[in-house]
Amino acid sequence: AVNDSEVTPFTVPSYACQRRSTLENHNAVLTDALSLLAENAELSDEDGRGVAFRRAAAVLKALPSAVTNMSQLTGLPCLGGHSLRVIKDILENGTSSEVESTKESERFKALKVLTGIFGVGSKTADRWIREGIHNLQQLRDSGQTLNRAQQAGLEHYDDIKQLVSLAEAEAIRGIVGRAVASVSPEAQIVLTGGFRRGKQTGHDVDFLITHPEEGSEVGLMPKLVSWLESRGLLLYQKTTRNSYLECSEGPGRPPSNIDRFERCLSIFKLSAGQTGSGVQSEETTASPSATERRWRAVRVDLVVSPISQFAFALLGWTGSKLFERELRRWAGHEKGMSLSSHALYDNKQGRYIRASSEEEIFAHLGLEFIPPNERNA
Ligand code: DCP
Ligand code: MG
Repeated sequence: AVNDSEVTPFTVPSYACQRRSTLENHNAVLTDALSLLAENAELSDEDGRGVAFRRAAAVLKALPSAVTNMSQLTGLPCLGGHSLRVIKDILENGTSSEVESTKESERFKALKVLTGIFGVGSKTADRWIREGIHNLQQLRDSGQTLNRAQQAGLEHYDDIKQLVSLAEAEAIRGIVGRAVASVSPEAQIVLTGGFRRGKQTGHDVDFLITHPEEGSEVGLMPKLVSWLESRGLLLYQKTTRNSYLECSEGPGRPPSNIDRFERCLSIFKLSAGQTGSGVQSEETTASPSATERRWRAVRVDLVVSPISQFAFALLGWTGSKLFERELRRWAGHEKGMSLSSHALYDNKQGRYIRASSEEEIFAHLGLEFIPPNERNA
C-alpha cells in the first residue's frame, strides 16, 4: 500500500493575499524553475503568462513541505497545465528541458544583461537585440543614443547588479533619515520593499516618507534631493511629480493601479565608512576598480506620501509584487473594490474608504491581517 502521507493533497487558498508566505521555501528547485519562466515571459512582454507562472510558484512556496509526488498537487489553485508539465519534468528527471533551454538561449541571456542596465526595459532591450546588440560591449560600440538614466545605469552596471545587504540598506536609512530630519524635522521615513518583509538582501532600497500634518509633505522631496545632491550622495536622480488628484477621479472613475506619488529614482553613492562592516563583500572584489574605490553605487527609491494616503502607500510599497497584484485582484473580483497605493474605492457605494493603518485596509477587504514578513509570495 502507498504511504498515505505521500498522497494526501496539500490545500492552499487561491489568492496569495489569503496566505502567509514566509521566506522559508521547501520547494526552491521548483519555484526557481517557474520563476525563470515567469521572468522570460515578462521580458518578452507576455505579462499574462508571467503572472500565471508567478502564481504557480507562489502556491508551491506556500506548501509546508517539499512536493515529491504529482498527486499531492491535486486540487491546488493556480497550477495550469504548463506549470504542471514543468513540475512533473523536474520531479521525474531532476530538471525541466524547457527551463534549461530558456536559460541557455542567447535571447534570454541578452534580455537579462540589457534589462539589467538601470533605465532599460524589455522593449528597448528587444529593439537592441534585433539590431544585433547582445551585451554591454556591443552596446557601447554601437553608438546607440542612451538617455541620462541609461548612461548612469551602464556606468554603474557592476555595482547595481550586486545585491544590497541589510547592513547597507540600514546605513542608507541612517543617511537619508538625517537628510529628512534636517529638511523637515517632523517627517517620518520607513524602509519598505523587500527589507520590510524581512529579506536580508535586495536589488534596491525603497523608502516611504510622510509628514504627520497633511499638506506639510509638499515640497519635501526637492529639499531632500537638494540636501543629498549638495553632499555628493546622488550619482543620478530623477524626480517625478505627484499627479494623484482624488477629486479628478471621482465616482465611477476608480483610482488606477499606477502610482502617482512624488517619487525619486536614484543611484546612491554609499561610502565604505558608512556601513558598519564596510561595503565590500567577498563577491564584489572581482572587479579591480571596485576594490580601489571606497564606495559603491546602490539603487535607492524615495516616495513621498501625504499622511491621508500613508497606509495605502505603505501597503503598496511593501510588496511582494505578486502579493500586491493579488490584493488588487481580491479587492476587484471578490469585494467590488479598487485598491491602489493611494486609496480604496468601493465601486458599489461609489465612495472612498479611509484607513490609517494596514490592519484597517485588510479588515475593509475582509482579509485576515498578514504582517510584512508573511507577504513574501
Ligand atoms: N511597487 C509598486 N509599483 C511599482 C514598483 C514597485 O507597487 N511601480 C511595489 C511592489 C514592490 C515594492 O514596491 O514589492 C518595491 O519594489 P521593488 O521592485 O524594489 O521590489 P522588492 O523590494 O520587493 O524587491 P527587492 O528586494 O529585489 O528590491
Ligand atoms: Mg526593493
